[in-house]
Amino acid sequence: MSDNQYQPPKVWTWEPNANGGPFANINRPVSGSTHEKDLPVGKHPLQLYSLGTPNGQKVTIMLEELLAAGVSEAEYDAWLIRIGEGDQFSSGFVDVNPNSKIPALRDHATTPPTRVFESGAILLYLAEKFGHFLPKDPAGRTETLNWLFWLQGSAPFLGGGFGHFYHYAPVKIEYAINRFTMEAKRQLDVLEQQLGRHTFIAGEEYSIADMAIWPWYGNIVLGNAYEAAEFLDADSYKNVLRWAKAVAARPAVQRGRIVNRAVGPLNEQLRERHDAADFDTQTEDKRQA
Ligand SMILES: N[C@@H](CCC(=O)N[C@@H](CS)C(=O)NCC(=O)O)C(=O)O
Repeated sequence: MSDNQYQPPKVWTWEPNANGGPFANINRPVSGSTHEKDLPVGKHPLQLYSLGTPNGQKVTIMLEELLAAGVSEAEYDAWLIRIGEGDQFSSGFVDVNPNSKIPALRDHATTPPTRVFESGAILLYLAEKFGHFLPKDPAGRTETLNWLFWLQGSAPFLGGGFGHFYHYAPVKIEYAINRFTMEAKRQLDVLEQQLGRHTFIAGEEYSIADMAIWPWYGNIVLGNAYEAAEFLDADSYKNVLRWAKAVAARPAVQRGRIVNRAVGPLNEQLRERHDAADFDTQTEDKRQA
């Protein structure tokens, strides 16, 4: 246990950049825009403003799955939002998501255009709009939404809790790492039990629940998130690993996971996507865009 001398004052005050962590320059205690700038609009009805983090990957995987299922109306433009540089605080972005977080979608097929924010809401919107990846029977639909909402409530403990204190925080705090590792492993065991009984998260059908959960827990057990797999003993979650590999092998997942990605190997970055052919014609220029 660390010997922490910090005593909170009676009223907290904001000191910009005080904690020195990697997000210090973008975190603020207020909402709203910092600068005037419109968002670009491309040729397709669906305009996505995002970054290839796990929350962003959920939506690009869904869009690629819809296209693979033959839904040509799901063609989309995916614009890069550089959250490290504050793009999420432009007036245009705040207009599509007042919470200033990626991913955010605007559907120009409706009049007026429909804004959709929160990755879970975007998955549900697309599933309902196009009639795919959400079972139609009430029991199957409810079970799928159970797991979609489970993910939206659970992932912040994995990313903002475990990932933050284990990997990103400028100091290693044993209390925080223990607390969130315990919770991350408990959540992995919830998935392990469920995937021991079913092929996919919500049953025998691949659904938006898998697309929401894979970018977080699938990436973790597959070793795609810093050194977390070894620390969490990912190999012991056999059913989660079996499922994570099966989902990763889907061509639409392989495409969706690299859209708006701006870190990692260059052949796994398609920073902007405006056409299906962009995957084949990736050039150095586009990757560096
Ligand atoms: N609950 C939100 C979380 C979205 C979120 O946390 N996005 C992060 C990137 S993964 C972000 O945009 N952060 C920018 C910021 O905090 O300023 C969702 O599921 O859409």
